[in-house]
Amino acid sequence: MNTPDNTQGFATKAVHAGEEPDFREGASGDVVVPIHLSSTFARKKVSVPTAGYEYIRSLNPTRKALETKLAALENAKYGLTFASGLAAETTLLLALLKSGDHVVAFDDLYGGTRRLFNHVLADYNISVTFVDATDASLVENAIQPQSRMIWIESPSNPLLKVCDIRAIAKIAARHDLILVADNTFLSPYFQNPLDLGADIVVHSSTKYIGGHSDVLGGAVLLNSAAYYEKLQYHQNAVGAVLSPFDSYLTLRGVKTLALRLEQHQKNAVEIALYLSQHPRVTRVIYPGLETHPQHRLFKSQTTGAGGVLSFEIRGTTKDAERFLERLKLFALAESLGGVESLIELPSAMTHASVPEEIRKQTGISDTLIRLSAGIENTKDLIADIKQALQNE
Ligand code: P1T
Repeated sequence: MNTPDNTQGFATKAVHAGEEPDFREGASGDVVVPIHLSSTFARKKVSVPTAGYEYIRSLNPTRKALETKLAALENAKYGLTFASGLAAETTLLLALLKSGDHVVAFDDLYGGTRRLFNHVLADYNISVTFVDATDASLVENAIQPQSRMIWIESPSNPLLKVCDIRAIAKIAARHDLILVADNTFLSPYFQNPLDLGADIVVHSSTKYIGGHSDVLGGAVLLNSAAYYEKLQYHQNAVGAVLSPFDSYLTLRGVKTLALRLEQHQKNAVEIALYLSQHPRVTRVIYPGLETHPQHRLFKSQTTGAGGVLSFEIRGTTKDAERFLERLKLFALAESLGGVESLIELPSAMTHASVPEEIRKQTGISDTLIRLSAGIENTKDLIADIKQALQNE
């Protein structure tokens, strides 16, 4: 596939990287990489796979194009894509850790990632210590002799806490640990953790990268050839790869990432400001607001605040539920990053698998609401929130 041109801007790479027209003899010059459905590839000589292709699980041209594009967008040398964000995480963890290893992880993570650490990896004798990684010294203090990895989300899900990625990268380097940053919430358009010192970036491409709530996927982007080889080996050995059709849908979605993110962000800012002055709202958490406790740090490592915000409303869980059920434009649904606005109650939905006492400890109250601003007209979204917040 094509080598990305790193002098190009983000929107150009999003359209072109990995997808230049093929003018080789007999090729048709498609401007869009086709969906290569063939599950196997014929060769003329026993020992020579045609252009490196052998079998769909090992390598597929549509998936390869997406991997090239996503690597270009994260300023990475290598990219791999998987059947889901969690498939990407699982393959990465199995590839780089072994029984007896220890991970230091942020205590505010997607509920499914916590579940993976606590209920799957624990059975393989891989242990984890969760810490408030907004304080980098707590990360360093939690390192043990058997630690191999630090795992962060910034901003985190669902409390939008921010880690000092540069500082944590220095700690990781000092202790010879692998720093993994889940960049799902901001997408490569607003933040590139590898440039800040992280070793590996993971994405749930189900979110902003796919962008249309119609495809599940995950990605791993990195610069180390040694880790890439291990991961590629495990991707094939474990088999949790992205299908050709899902690769195509993701390629299609990611081309408009820059345009979409600008509108997601515009809507999120307006909604955050509206909610901040509403008498029924007690707290708004959005890293783009100056009131966010880590706003300055956040600005120093990102180019935008994205489209997700969380807030709490006055009253009980029932009041929060009534508000959510009254909304008309916002879909009451898990996930985020789609063109349509989504809203949810983490304690009962995305983070229900996190034990109640841990939710309380990290700050996920029963009235905390997480909102993913879509790309609709701002005034329509605000009107919907306004009517749903009105007391009966
Ligand atoms: O759903 P999947 O593609 O497997 O990705 C898991 C995942 C990983 N990392 C982050 C930061 C995530 O938010 C997710 C999935 N999150 C949701 C479904 C959600 O509503 O938060």
